[in-house]
Amino acid sequence: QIPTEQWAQVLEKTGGTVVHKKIPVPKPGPDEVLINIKYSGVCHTDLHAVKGDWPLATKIPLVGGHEGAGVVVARGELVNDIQIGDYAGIKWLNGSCLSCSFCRTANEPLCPKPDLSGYTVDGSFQQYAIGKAAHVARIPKECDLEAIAPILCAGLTVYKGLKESGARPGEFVAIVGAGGGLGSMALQYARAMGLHAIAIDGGAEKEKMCKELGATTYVDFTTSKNLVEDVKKATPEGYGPHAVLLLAVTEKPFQQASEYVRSHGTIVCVGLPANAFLKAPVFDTVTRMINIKGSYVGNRQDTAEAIDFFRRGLIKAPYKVVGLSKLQEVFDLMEAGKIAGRYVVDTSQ
Ligand code: 8ID
Ligand code: ZN
Repeated sequence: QIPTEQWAQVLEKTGGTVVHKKIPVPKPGPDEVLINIKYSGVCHTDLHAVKGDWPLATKIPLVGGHEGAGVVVARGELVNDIQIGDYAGIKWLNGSCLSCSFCRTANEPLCPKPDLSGYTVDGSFQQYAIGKAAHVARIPKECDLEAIAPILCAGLTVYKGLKESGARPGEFVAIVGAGGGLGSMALQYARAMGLHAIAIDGGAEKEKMCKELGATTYVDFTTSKNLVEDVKKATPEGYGPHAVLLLAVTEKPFQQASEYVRSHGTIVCVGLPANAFLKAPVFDTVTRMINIKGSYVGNRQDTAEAIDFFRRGLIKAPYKVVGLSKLQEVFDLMEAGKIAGRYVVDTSQ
C-alpha cells in the first residue's frame, strides 16, 4: 500500500523558491528504512540550503528538511532492529560511514563522509523519506509526532550544545537567539537541566515567549543601550554567565560574547551565519581564561537522550503547524525574522 508517487517540496535551483509537486516514492537500500513522514520541522538550516550561502554545495534538485517524524513503512534486508510500524525520525545526519575513527568514537557528526538530510540527500519535506537504519531516530510510541519533530534537530542540537558548555545545575547560561527555533528549545532544555537562562533576542512577542519558557531575564538586542552590561547585570555579582550558547544567524553576537561571558566561562557557537568570523581579544581570552568552541548536532546517544527529555514531558516549546504546501511562506517569515519558536509542516496538506 506504499504509493509510487507522493507530494514533496522541491528546490530546483539554488537561490530559487521551493515547488510543491508530485515525485516518485524512493525505495530503501539494504541498510535503509523508508519512513512515511507525517510532520517535519522547518529549521533555519533549510533556508541556508535554499539560499546556498554556506561553503558547502547541496544536491540539486533537492528535497529539504531534517526534522521529519513518521512511521517506518519499509526496510532493507539488512535491517532487523527496527520494525514496520515503529515511529522513527529523519535527522540532519542521515548516515555516516560507521567505520572511521570519528564514527568509532561516537563522533558520527564529524565523519568525513556524512549523508546530510535535506542537503546532500533528500530529506523530510516529502511524504516518504529514506534514512540509514543505524541513524534514524527511534521515537517511542507514546510520543506525539507533531510535537517531537523539532526535537530531531533543534532539540538535539541545543541539548548537545548545553552539554558541551560544561555548565552545571545552578549556573547561568545566555541563550543568544532565544526567540527562534533552537532558542525556544534551549530555554526548555536549560530549565530541565537546572540552569538559569538569560534570553537574548528582539521584540515583544519573543520576550513574552521566552519568559513563558523559563528565561530568568530577557535582553532585547534591538533596544538595549548596553547589551554587555544588561547581560552581566542578570547574573550573581555581575560577573556574567558561565556559558553562552550562540544560536543567532548574524555575526555581531559572535564578536560580542567574549565581552560578557564569565571568566573561565565557555562560549559555544552553534548558529551558522554566512561568511561570518569569530573575533575575541587575545588579552581577555588569556587573562580571563575564556573557552570558545563549536557544537554540531549530536550523536546517536545524544539523540536518544534529547528524545527522552521530551518523552518525560520536560520539553514543551511552541510550534505552529501548516501544510507542507505552505513551506515557501514559512521560509519568507523566517527570512524576515518573524518566527517565534518553530514551524512544523504537515505532509498531508
Ligand atoms: O548543529 C548545529 N550547529 C546547528 C543545528 C541546527 C541549526 C546549527 N543550526 C543553525 C542554523 O543553520 C542557523 O544558522 O543555527 C542557526 C539558528 O537556527 P534556527 O533556530 O532554526 O533559526 P531561527 O528560528 O531563525 O532563529 C534565529 C534567532 O536569532 C535571532 C533572531 O531574532 C531569531 O529569533 N537573532 C538574530 I538573526 N540576530 C540576533 C542578535 N544579534 C538574534 N538574537 C540575539 N541577538
Ligand atoms: Zn536543523
